[in-house]
Amino acid sequence: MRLPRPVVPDEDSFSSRLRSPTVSARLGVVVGVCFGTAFVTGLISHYAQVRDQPVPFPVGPVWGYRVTQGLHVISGTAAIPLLLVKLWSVFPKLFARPPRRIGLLVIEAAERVSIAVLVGAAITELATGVANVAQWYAWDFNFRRSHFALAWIAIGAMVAHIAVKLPVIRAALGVDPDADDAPDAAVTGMTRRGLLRMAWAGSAVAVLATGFGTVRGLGRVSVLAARSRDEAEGLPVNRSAVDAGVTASATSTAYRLVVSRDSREVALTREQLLALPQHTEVLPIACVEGWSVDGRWTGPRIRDLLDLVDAPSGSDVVVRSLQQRGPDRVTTLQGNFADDERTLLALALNGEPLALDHGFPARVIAPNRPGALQTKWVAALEVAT
Ligand SMILES: Nc1nc2c(c(=O)[nH]1)N[C@H]1C(S)=C(S)[C@@H](COP(=O)(O)O)O[C@H]1N2
Ligand SMILES: [Mo]
Repeated sequence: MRLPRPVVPDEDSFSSRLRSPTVSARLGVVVGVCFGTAFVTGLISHYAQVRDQPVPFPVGPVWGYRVTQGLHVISGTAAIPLLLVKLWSVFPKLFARPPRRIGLLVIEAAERVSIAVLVGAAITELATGVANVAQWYAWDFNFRRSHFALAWIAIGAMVAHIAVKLPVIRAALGVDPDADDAPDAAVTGMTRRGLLRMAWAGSAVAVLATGFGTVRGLGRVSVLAARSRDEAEGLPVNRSAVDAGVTASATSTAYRLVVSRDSREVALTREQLLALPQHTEVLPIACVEGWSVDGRWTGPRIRDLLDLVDAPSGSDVVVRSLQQRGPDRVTTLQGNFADDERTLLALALNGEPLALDHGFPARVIAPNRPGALQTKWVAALEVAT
């Protein structure tokens, strides 16, 4: 007996009635809005972390970064189920027979390459974003730089895709998705509108279950929120003192905060820092992972510390922590942040001495900044000259 030759499926081998340009276009619009939102908020987050900023990142509003970064993570999360359904809806096109005419073939090949780039970049962006939120660094390349570079590729390919498909999109959006089901035919199973409703609901569940991890009151809904399990003084802890390897140096009696500019240098014990005028500010920690929580921070103003070495106003400050290895241990406090009177070297949080995990003996806290720049276990403030 001879086995039948395997058949390569073609576009018409896929028979689901639910696949239709009316469905793909509607999903595409919402995926496009999600990616557009993630792109713009991502640019903001990236720029906030650029060391030499030609135009200084603004110090206000206080809640600015927590909102843009929250939106970034929420829009990316919302896109995941929608992109999956959208890819399913156009999947058979992978098997479409190529056109015979050489001219058409070239155009088709170009379009397929651009779609391959779009799909590849989009999936990689979402996957690396999720892995980052989950603090799963399964790669050894710089997350922010690669996520940023790939974002341009994804958004460029998306714009090209929309431009090419515009006539199809326009036509598809103009008709009722279920219109071509004959009214008298007994339609069983799901309608296209039903499929779309499922997709919107799936997206909403994804956002509620993960993205809203720290929107006040919604925390308990977000059962899958990738959030640090550690907590101290009512605030999540991102990297603990043990992980950072600073337990001994941070609790040592030899601890001094060194403020320096050129050859001038002042070394202060924690008691001396406590003896300076203390100020209290309510400011959020707004992590790039999307969570943000307010804290009531107390300590001397960074500006008052810089005055000890007569730092000119507008000076950038390099902040060094006691931590010897890993990211985020050395950061730059731009001049406009260093001069802002809300920017503190916090010694206390919510009325208690700073917990070791929140940066004891002293940490930087400034308004409208990525959490990654709110350096803990500060050892030195070096005025850049
Ligand atoms: N020295 C040092 N400071 C650091 C970090 C770090 O790893 N090392 N993590 C940063 C990040 S990514 C965040 S979100 C905040 C979290 O602060 P918390 O742990 O007090 O909530 O600390 C920042 N400061
Ligand atoms: Mo963070």
